[in-house]
Amino acid sequence: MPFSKDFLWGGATAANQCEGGYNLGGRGLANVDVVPHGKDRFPIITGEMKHLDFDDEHYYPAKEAIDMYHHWKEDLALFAEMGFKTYRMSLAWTRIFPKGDEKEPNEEGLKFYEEIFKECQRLGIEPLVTITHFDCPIHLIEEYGGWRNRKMVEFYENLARTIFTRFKGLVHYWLTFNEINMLLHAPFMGAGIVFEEGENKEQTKYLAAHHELLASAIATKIAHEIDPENKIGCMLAAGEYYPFDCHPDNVLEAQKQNRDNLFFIDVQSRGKYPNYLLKKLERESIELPIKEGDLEILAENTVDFISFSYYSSRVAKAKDEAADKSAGNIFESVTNPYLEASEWGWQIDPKGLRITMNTAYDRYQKPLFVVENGLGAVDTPDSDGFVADDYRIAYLAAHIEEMKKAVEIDGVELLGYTTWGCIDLVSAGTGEMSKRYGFIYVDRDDFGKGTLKRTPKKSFNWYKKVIASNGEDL
Ligand code: BGP
Repeated sequence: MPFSKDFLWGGATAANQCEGGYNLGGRGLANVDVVPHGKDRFPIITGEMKHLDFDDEHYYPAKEAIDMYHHWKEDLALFAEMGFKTYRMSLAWTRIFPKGDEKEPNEEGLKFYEEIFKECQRLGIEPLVTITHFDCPIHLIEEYGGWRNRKMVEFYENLARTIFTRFKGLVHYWLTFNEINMLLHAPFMGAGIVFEEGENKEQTKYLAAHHELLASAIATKIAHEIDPENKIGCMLAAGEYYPFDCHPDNVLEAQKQNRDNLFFIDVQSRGKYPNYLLKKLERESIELPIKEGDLEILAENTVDFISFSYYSSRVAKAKDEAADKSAGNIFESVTNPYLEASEWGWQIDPKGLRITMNTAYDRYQKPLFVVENGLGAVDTPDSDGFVADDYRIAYLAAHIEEMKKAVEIDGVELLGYTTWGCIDLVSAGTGEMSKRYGFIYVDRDDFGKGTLKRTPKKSFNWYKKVIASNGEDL
């Protein structure tokens, strides 16, 4: 049997995409709340358009999302029914520190999560908690400019210390930043950054990167001090870049593009900035804001495991002006002619998961955790509200099959697997509800209409069987 008996099967969500209750329980406003659905979403998430409040022209899907704020017990019961061993979720920073720079936390916010964790414990579900999943308090953006400011490290440290202390014994698995490399591609989501006129954008992004990496290492240190049982993971938006063909220029280009993302994990897992990155920054006259003691903190506090999201592989071509491009979670890629694509144009490559896992394991020699994988698709319920999502089952089965090979044939150590959006939720990239990933259908459309009723899809029973058979029965 490839998977160990305590293999962590489960599903993943993020507060901003499912919780809603944006103004309840003393919660403050966050960047993710003010990101609308529609054409302005992209310029806003990439930090090109300043938009830090609500207006009447836009619809804001995160405000209510799927209202997990009021439905979490029912949702956890459904996860338990599928046999989840783990549930990956994130904390809304502004529920705990509404503005972000307070000294004392908001008790109501802490209580909210404590109850969720206690219920998980009762159900035998191990929480896997992302400390920040694209969220940043608006106050910290307005007052300090987001992660370009070193003060953010302090605020994050306060958040980390508060939650590790309060949830000691209830949570053992933590991820410091969701898809940390996303800050280079969607800086508003990844780092609360809105670019100023004439600003050196690359410089700002690496400034923020250093601050997040430092904050991640400090959080790792505190987590281990507070509870040696804590396991901390980094989290990468992964997906191997393949060379377009065997032309050496394309091979080099693929290596370069892989490194542009992997350097984050190199720091978090090996504890130092790799030479290739330092050389690149030097060439581009970008300075990292390294202060005395920073490098020691990075070196001494590396992560326990490597987690990542995987939706697709990518393709790199040295001279790609004329190349056909395919969509993906913000990462541009040359189209791979050997692969099919989802309705949103994301190419489907189960073998790429095995390849990506092997690269990560070879490079870091630490256990891996696949914390996001799934198919965003349009689901059409029948007259009873049932969705026969065979396409989703096929996607997941093919990926699990390859993941199994990585473990069984290649010997990769793997802690667990959580599918993305185990219950339908708001899409991070587009703000749509109609881009569904779940085993559970939620009656809600792209503009907030619907009863919010939860209905298991065909994949619900399928996944239950997968978990019960520990991945044998696909
Ligand atoms: C990842 C994010 C998730 C999630 C997923 C699917 O990048 O970590 O938050 O949403 O991608 O992307 P989308 O929602 O755009 O389909």
